[in-house]
Formats: sequence, structure tokens, C-alpha cells
Amino acid sequence: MSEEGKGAKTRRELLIGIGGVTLLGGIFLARGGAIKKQGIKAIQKIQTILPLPSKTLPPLPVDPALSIQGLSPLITKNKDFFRIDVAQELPQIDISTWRLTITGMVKNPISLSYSDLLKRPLFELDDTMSCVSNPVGGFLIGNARWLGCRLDDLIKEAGPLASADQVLSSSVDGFSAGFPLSNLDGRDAMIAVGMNGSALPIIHGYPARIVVPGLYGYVSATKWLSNIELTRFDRKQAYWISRGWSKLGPIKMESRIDMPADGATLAKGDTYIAGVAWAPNSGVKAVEIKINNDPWISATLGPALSGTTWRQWWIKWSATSGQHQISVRAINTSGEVQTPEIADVLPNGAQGWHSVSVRV
Ligand SMILES: Nc1nc2c(c(=O)[nH]1)N[C@H]1C(S)=C(S)[C@@H](COP(=O)(O)O)O[C@H]1N2
Ligand SMILES: [Mo]
Repeated sequence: MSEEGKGAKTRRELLIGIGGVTLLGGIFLARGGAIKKQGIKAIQKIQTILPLPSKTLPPLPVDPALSIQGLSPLITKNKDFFRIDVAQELPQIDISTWRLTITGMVKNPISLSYSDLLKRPLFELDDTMSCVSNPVGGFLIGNARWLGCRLDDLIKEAGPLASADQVLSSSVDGFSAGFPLSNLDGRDAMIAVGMNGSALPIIHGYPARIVVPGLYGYVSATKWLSNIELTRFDRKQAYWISRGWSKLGPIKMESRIDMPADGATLAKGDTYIAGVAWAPNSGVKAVEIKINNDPWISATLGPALSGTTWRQWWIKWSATSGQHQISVRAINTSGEVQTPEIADVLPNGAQGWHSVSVRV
């Protein structure tokens, strides 16, 4: 087996393991080992009071999931947010000595302490983060209100050389992720220090991580961030790239049926079919449902927090006796319809329509 194939398999095994455990009861495991007790203690120790953002988002709208049981909440609670990383042990970062550096092909290397970072103008960002290994219908995706400072401003201050084309970030534990410098095209990429109203939890990257709207985590979302290097794709490769995964990782348009669950047995009568759909960076314009061989029907959509957040969708369904196949597809604001063509997660993300089969 080639080095690439071997690495890719390792990653998939890891992910399958985590997915299984998550479904069993929300206990998170890091590559086969439980979070060390010390990590949990350290989470409790984080009492950082974050400064208020200089730019706030409107308060969150009423969540449709409050009235539709089984639908994913608009915002994923921190405790329910999926976790993916290759950390053998949770990094224990001493905030008094931690620094974020910006180095490499830059005119003015930068070094910031945690308090330097918190002094920068902070803004809020609603963004759905997805793992490239999220299968069609999978749960390696979550939506959060992040708090952080602009990444493009920081990089501008560092002054990238004209020949630099990659933003390669690395963590204290050696993980790295890289994306094209050209992706800093005005989108709200950030160095996040907060998540859903609290400091970044340790498992999600405390003290700081990168969040780039529209990109899968493996190319962008470095947790326990320590360095951002401006470099070139033809010189340096990030962690997962040499293990068979695509150099570029834009999140694909997808949709998921949350309920009814595949294989469920339902009572006859009125129920909901409901789920979430996402289409970075433009946003979801419509979601359509197909029941058996009936024509596609439009679902009702929940609020659109941003072009890079998921949207909840639902329809009321009067279930009749029998076996039913239900499929979903999203349509983005440019009118593009989610492709039915199936792709596996490797090398650049799963695609295809999610279907469930239920018995009434
Ligand atoms: N330090 C570090 N950061 C990391 C990773 C990692 O293995 N180590 N995995 C990345 C991947 S593949 C994903 S999908 C996201 C997941 O972020 P979450 O665990 O906060 O959901 O983190 C990214 N950041
Ligand atoms: Mo990922």
C-alpha cells in the first residue's frame, strides 16, 4: 500500500471510531484514547472573560428546532459540537507564555500574546464548520457563533511577499493546515477565541484556532494555534495532504435528513420530515424533498444566519401505511442544484443526495 493510501486509511479509521462513539452517547475520544482527566480539569480552569466584540451580530432568532422535535438546533451547543483531531493528548497551554506568530514569506513577522490578540477588534461570525470526512447524512458538522479577530488584517500587517500563495497554520502539537492566500478574499476568516458565548473550549482549540468560512476543517481550522506561516504550495504541504487528501478543501453543498431516521418505523398520520442543508459560500436558497416517485416538493426553510451557515428545513407529512423512501437536495442562491452524483469523503468531501427509508 502506498504511503498515501496508508495515511488515508488511518484517518478514516479514526473518524469511523469517533462517529460511532458520538452516536453511542456523546463521549468524545481522541484517536482511540479517552480525553485525559487533566484535560477536563483544565477546561474547568478556563475562566477567561472575553472582551466584548466591536461588531456584534443581531441576537439569534427563535430556533425552529424548539418546535420540531428531532431537528438539529440552529446553533450547535459546545458540548454537542463534533470533535476531530489527531491529538494524542489534549494540549495544555500556559496562557502566560503562549504566543501566536506569523512568519515565513512576510516582510514583518508578528508575534502576539493572548492579551494582544484580545485587544484587537473582535467580531462575531456565524459559521458552519464541517469535516471533510463527514459522510452524506453524517454528523461531523456543526454550527456556531464564533468570536475572534480578522485573519486577513493580521496577515496584511505581516505583509506577505507577492510570491506567497499558501496560509499554512500549525498547532502546538504539530498538526498543520493550509489554504490558498487568495481565499482571504474579504470573507470573514478569523482567529477565533470564543465559541457560542464562552472562551474556546480546550477540545475546540483553546486558546485560539482559525475559522475560515467555506473551507473544511482539515485545510483551515487549526486548533491550539501557534504559528501561521506564509509559504507556497509547491514548497510545503499540510498534515493531511501527504496522506492522500486534496490540497484544496472548499465545503461542498449538501443536505441531511435529521428525521425520520433511516430505518425508523412511524405511526400513520401527521409528522415532520426535517433536517439541515448548507451551500457555502452563497447560502441555501431552497431545499426539496422527494418521497418515493412523487415529484420534488419545496421544504419550508429556517433562518439564514449567513451564507456559510446551514439552514434548517422541514415539511409536514401525512404518512400513509407502507414503505417509503425519502430524499433531500439543496439549491444554492445561484440556482445550482446539489448533485446526485455520489462521491466518497476521500479525497475532497462526500457528495450525493441523502435518503432514508422508513416504514409506516
Ligand atoms: N491542532 C489540530 N487542529 C485541527 C485538527 C487536528 O487534528 N489538530 N483537525 C482539523 C479538522 S480535520 C477538523 S474537521 C476540525 C474539527 O474541529 P472541531 O474538533 O472543533 O469540531 O479541526 C481541525 N483542526
Ligand atoms: Mo476534518
